[in-house]
Amino acid sequence: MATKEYPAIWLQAAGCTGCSVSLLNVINPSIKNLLVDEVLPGSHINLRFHATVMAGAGAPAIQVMADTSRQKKGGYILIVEGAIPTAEDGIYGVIGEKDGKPMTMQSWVETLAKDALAVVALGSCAAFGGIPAAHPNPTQCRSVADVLQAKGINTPLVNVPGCPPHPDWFVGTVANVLLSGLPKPEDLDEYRRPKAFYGQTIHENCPRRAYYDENKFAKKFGDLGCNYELGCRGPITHADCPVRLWNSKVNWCVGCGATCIGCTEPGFFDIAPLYEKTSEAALPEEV
Ligand code: FSX
Ligand code: SF4
Ligand code: SF4
Repeated sequence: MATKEYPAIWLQAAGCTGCSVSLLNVINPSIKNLLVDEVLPGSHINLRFHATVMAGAGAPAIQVMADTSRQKKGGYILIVEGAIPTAEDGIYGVIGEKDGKPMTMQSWVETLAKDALAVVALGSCAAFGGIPAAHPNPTQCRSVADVLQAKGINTPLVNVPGCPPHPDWFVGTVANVLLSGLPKPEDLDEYRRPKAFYGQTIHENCPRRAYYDENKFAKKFGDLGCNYELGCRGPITHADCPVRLWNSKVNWCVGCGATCIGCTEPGFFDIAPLYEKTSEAALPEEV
């Protein structure tokens, strides 16, 4: 069977590279399986540009992006990590040059998204603005969705938030596209997150839920009890961390005694100080 190639471009905008590092730690498939082998029988992702992992640099590497959008029009996947700085025509974030002038992240996203098969906004910065867009947002960082909407670009877009996102959320989303085509509207929630990974709240599956239901709350970190009064945002956060677990199923945020900081939700960084109880995280019956 001939292998079908899916060219992919991975753009890094305003972020911390944590999304890339998270994916590099993927366990099953391994990152080697993902990038070198067939990710599914008969399908190979041909990652043509990724500033952190590629060996190429300078003008020839930048040229690969322009060549891919021209030669593979409508057939490549654009993955964007990080928010898009838009103040002053986007000059706070640039990737390479064209004719001696810096190319902004904003212009790359607009140009590459226009002709892509699909766009994956990976991580909460790309999906919602995240930490770079937190108040007062001097560079006017925006989500990929906002930037595309402002230009009337309608390429199918899937958000895979998390700060960082779990590697399975990305691999599962891409594998689904390769297996079954682009997600149908009913596969995504109101924030364009795949329901397969973001369909339930943390609180619904938390092993400390029994404490919550019995009003046994931890007063300080390390106490037995539910971490709600320490600022846990599990009740308003959609992700499958309690059942999927992180780092090869070793643990997850509440499992190791911390709170869920709501990292998959829009504006999580501006809701309130991270370790303070916030009425924003109250359950509907408490409001
Ligand atoms: Fe954002 Fe990616 Fe948070 Fe970092 O670059 S989702 S800051 S973990 O890693 O974009
Ligand atoms: Fe778990 Fe947090 Fe819900 Fe408490 S508030 S049960 S710690 S998710
Ligand atoms: Fe993010 Fe909450 Fe999952 Fe931790 S438990 S990774 S803060 S969604």
